[in-house]
Amino acid sequence: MTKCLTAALLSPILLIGCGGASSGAGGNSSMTESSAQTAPQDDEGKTSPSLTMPFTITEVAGFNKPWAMTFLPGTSYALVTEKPGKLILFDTQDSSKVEVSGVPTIDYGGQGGLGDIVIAPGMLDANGRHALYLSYVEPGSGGTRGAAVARAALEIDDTGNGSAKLLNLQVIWRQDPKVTGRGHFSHRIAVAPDGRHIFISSGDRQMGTPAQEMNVNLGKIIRLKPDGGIPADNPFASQGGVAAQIWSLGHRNMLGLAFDGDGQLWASEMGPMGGDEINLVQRGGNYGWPEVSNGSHYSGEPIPDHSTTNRFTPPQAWWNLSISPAGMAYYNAPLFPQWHNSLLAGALSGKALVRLRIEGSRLVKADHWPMKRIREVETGPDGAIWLLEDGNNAKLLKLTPRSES
Ligand SMILES: [Ca+2]
Ligand SMILES: [Ca+2]
Repeated sequence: MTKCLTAALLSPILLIGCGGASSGAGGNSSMTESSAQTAPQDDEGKTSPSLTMPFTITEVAGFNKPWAMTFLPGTSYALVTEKPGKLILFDTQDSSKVEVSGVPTIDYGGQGGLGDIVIAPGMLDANGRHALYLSYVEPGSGGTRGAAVARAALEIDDTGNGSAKLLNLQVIWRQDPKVTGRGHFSHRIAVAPDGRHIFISSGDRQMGTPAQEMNVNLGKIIRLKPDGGIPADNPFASQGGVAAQIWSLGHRNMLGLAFDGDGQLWASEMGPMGGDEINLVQRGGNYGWPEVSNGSHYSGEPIPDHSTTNRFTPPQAWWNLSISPAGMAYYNAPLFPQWHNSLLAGALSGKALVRLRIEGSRLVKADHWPMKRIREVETGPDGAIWLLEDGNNAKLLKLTPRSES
């Protein structure tokens, strides 16, 4: 008898029961920090590596240029994207892998390829099934390309060797315009905690100025209805066109998006030479790129700092020298209670996992643990921290509390 598990049909009770890290804020004021705490405004990027690693790191599996992962609520499965174009269903119990069929044609190269994957518990597609969102770079005409986000349902047949496929795939959003080059797609996706909106980071495609222009959706954070429609209460909805999609502007390359326990949206953003940022993303906010940055152009040409003007919203944390922040997760789970109400961000060039404590609408740098290049961070169903390294032969790592001996 064929047992067919459709992730889209999982019981809402299971989904709620396995939600993990989303309930409550309440940081623990008695927590011990293992590195110096530095107020964001004082930061010159001299965060010292933490001397202790209060976790055990287990290598769980290997992937080829992985970019993102997400857990399937109520199952032992995770989905992992590989930038060259594979979507893999990974069973965390036995480490088996199944390649998911139905992934659209992607344009792979440079920073582009298959991107983010997000499961949206409680969000229903047209057929009443829970939705999955996938981002990727799609080819355009004349050597152009741009990021796209599609919604689909996932069907898993876990009999025999298993199989999995995407159904009813629909593109709900595209970068506009498509341009040449293979950088700064960003294309992270975050579902709002209330499930009513999705947010997409849309990078500046290495052109800078589009981030301040309202007739393109590059260098912006986008807010859409679950089906891709435009919410009437978006800040620039009355302008129509792509401006109606825009939630915030003045961004460069945002590779991390995470909601915290209070429903605040945080975005990590790669700056130019120096000037990496984490921003608290607010409705209609202008975050300054390319007019201001705490970094410099790669030519060495200076850029006015955020502190030189109050026209733009400054970051809540920044780094100079760069760490190249990538995937980011909110942590509030039981396994590491000392890190409640924190952001965990992977660093690429910085080769680290960094932790920032959330204090209201501010961030405090707390820990910086040396690693290899870290592309993606997730909180697992039991509160373990999962990391995807970057590049060829990248490892999937599971961090659990170090047992006392
Ligand atoms: Ca993820
Ligand atoms: Ca900025």
